[in-house]
Amino acid sequence: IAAATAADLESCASEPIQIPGAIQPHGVLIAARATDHRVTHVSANFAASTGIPLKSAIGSPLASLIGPDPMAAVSGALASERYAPANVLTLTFPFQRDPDRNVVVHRHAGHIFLEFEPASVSHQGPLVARLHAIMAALREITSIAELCEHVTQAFRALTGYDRVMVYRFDAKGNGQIIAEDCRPEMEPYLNLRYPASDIPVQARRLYLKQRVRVIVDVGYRPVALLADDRGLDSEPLDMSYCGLRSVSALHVEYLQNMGVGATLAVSLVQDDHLWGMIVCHHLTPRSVPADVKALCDVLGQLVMLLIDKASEHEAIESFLYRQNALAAIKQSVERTASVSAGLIEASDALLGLVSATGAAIRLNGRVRSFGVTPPIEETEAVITQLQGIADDDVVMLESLEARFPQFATLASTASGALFLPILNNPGDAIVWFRPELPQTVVWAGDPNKAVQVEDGTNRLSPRKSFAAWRELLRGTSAPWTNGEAGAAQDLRRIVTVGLLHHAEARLMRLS
Ligand code: BLA
Repeated sequence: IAAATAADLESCASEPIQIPGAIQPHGVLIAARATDHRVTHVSANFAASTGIPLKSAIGSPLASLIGPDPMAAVSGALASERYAPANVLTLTFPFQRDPDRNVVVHRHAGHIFLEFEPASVSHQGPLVARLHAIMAALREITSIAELCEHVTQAFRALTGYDRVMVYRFDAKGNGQIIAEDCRPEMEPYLNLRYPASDIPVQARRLYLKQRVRVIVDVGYRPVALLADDRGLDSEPLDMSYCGLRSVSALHVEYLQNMGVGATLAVSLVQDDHLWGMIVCHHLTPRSVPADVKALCDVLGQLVMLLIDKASEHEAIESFLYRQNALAAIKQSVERTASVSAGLIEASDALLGLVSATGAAIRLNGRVRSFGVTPPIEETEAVITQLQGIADDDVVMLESLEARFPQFATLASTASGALFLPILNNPGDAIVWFRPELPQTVVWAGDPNKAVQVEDGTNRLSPRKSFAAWRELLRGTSAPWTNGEAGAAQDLRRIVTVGLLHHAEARLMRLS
């Protein structure tokens, strides 16, 4: 199964989602060459919604389709300092039968893109005032958890979606919902984890550029893009920045399995990688006014800066916490009759030092354990095995059983292990344990209707990805951090000095 899954996931990641050749049906798209403004593409719903025959659209000058004044507005906007590459600008001008359509304009890959959406005016009142209020609530917060909690509430108030989540990625791209605000009768998703394969790499790459995405109606039928068949443009149109871009059918299937009717997603981009996303769900179709959408983009960027600030604050806090724990352990070791007695007395600090749920020490061949650990014989066996690979250094394992399959049965107490050899006596060591992570969920829904890998194709269904993921997650703990490894090393100094000190004291008493 594993090999097939890897191949399947690769096929998933190779779907060229930036060139779908189609849009979502709530708008109309026109693309023209940036050089001479000749129209190269229109969406198939163009004629029906404008009354202009398709034939006369493709190949003609953009100005002849939208009129001279709008054309001047578009050119002016793209030339203005308001416009930066990779940006989209929202203009409003009358277009054909529609008195005021929102027109979202951008330039990319040699084309000018015009995306017409029904005029959607937000009734939020002045958005700047809302932004002020949101910032006032957010800026003094110094914990990521609390910050994200507020962000979900602010986003829900601003956009009206049924459910708003902050989704955070770990180093491997797996995600966890770290904050949520939803309608009270909805089943919460808070704390659930999802596999990296739910959002393939090319999508993550795209989301660094296109920071806000909306699916207005998950049940939509894509509208094809029509291109000039006289070869004005032979390349497929790169829609990386198009708000109307038709999304991957696999993702649509996934959302349908979840019972979601509409989504809004905002990237949280840290430096040049995706830290997380703000993901909004609505049970029924829903759109966002253009100005609110733009505000979501700005808010997403501000939130990322605030998260950076909070995480610096948290790093300092946990450094101080570890320093305190080390000081408490040191005191206890100095005060008591032996190092073991000192560690036992300071066992809370010993566990807290590296956020472990259990620990064991082996000093002079004798093993003692604290917190939640495997039975003593198994614990000893673990220490002996880890000794074999430690080479005097700290060893950090998220999955003990991946390295030592014989310990698979210990996963509920000792899935992750942090091992610290004490160098005074061969065999002496401290080991900390963490249990395996809580299992993920499979979406609710009729399992008989679950999507399967289709015969003859390599398509992977979301359900299959969950099965593979559950296998992967089994026997894995939360990862150990470098800060924790450093704290373990600091502790080693305390223990080493303590052992020498107590040995000397014993000698003094003997002499
Ligand atoms: C995209 N998958 C996504 C996105 C999310 C998720 C958030 C981004 C959507 C966007 O920004 O608009 C996953 N959505 C979730 C999760 C939750 C949620 C975990 O709401 C939890 C509450 N997906 C699969 C499999 C494949 C796959 C197996 O599960 C491929 C075989 C593909 N997901 C997939 C693709 C995209 C995607 C291709 C990109 C969609 C696009 O932008 O075109």
